[in-house]
Amino acid sequence: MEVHTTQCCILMGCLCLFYPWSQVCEWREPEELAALLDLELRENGEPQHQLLQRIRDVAKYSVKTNHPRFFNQLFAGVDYHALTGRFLTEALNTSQYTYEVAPVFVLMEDEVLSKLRSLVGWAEGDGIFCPGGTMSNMYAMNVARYRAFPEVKLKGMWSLPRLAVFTSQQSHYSVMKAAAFQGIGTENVFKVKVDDRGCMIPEDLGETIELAKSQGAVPFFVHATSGTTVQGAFDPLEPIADICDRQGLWMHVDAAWGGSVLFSKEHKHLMRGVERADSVTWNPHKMMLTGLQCSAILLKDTTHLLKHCHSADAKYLFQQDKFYDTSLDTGDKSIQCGRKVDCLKLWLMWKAVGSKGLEERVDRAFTHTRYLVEEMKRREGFELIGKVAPVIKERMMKQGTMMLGYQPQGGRVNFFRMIVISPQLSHQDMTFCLNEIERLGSDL
Ligand SMILES: *Cc1c(COP(=O)(O)O)cnc(C)c1O
Ligand SMILES: CC(=O)N[C@H]1CO[C@H](CO)[C@@H](O)[C@@H]1O
Repeated sequence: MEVHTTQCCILMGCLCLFYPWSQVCEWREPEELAALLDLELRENGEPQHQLLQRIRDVAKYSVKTNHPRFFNQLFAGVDYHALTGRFLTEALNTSQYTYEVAPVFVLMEDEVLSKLRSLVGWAEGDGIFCPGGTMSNMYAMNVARYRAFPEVKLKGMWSLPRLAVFTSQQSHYSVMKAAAFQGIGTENVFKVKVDDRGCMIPEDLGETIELAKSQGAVPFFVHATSGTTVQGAFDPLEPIADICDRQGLWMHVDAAWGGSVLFSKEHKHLMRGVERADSVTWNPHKMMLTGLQCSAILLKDTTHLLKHCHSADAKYLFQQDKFYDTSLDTGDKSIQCGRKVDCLKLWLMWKAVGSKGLEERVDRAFTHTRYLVEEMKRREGFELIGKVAPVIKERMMKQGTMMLGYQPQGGRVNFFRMIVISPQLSHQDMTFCLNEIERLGSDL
């Protein structure tokens, strides 16, 4: 009976993926959806047929992020090898912290991280998989502070001067979250100006550092971005590295989605100088399609900073008199206790398509972008103005034909941000998208 239910669930899960859903979403108002789903939990269990109907409903009313016309987020599409890795990860449900309970995954994580580091240009180093890019960025800031002020671990912020962090005006909001979370304070995040492509202006970084110093703050961390979240800008890493060298600052590169360009011979120049950074955030769950979640923080450090900064030496878990090499118990590098296995989906996909396959995927996304830009130039009326984007968004969601995100930026009004990373995506889908925007907005 139990096995039967499990098999049905797996079947339905697959159905959800292979079923040719015509719509990206089935929009319902929240009250209506709550009633349809009958979410209330009760004393007694339900029979098989009812459970199956529930599973069908979950799939039906969820957003199909693997639909080629889901352009809404920096993740999209599905890679079936990675998905197999995700099923297997769930089925094995172990924790990544010790060799004892995760022998395969401890070795596998080490290999995957080392391969990612070598793409950055480091023969050695350290790193760990984290629950998302926001967390990876937080790790970078925390380790950087620990390197500058190791006493912070014991004495806390009491022992420290006012600290200063530097990042561009268009960096991801996780920098602010990290500064708040770590007691540095969001007012101590200094925003550096960007040029009209959205790239950090290195001269302004230099000036902003001097400004912070003149206010009595102590700079310790520069957060550069390779691939900003909205505009896709790549900060100039070489001149930023020069400044960090001169000032003795930790240089972090947030390459959450941009990191994947390192696979591409044609596009990796966008991250020239990245090997000079101290740490890099890279989310394979974005452009590489491993599925949520898969994010790595990579460090150049070879002195075990990560472990020294975070370890608590729990005696019940990390006994030093174990019968195997305890350096394999990497869990104490983490700020978590139990940690999900995130390496298998990436490893399996990488094994399946090779670095070459991943390179092609990145190159294809750039080709798609070029196509889209050309198409938009050919069409009139693609300067979106004022309140048009939110209205078009509402219409597309209610009709379920596609999903596309919009946002304002700087002084600019709302505009659509189109994500073109799904391998299922074709030129027809992009043409459809442009036609659909025209159709939905024709009366506006
Ligand atoms: C998406 C993104 C993040 C955050 O990653 P999550 O995995 O969503 O936490 C950080 N930085 C950049 C540049 C991003 O694009
Ligand atoms: C491999 C493993 O640890 N499997 C366990 C996963 O969790 C369920 C219960 O939640 C256990 O029954 C399995 O043994």
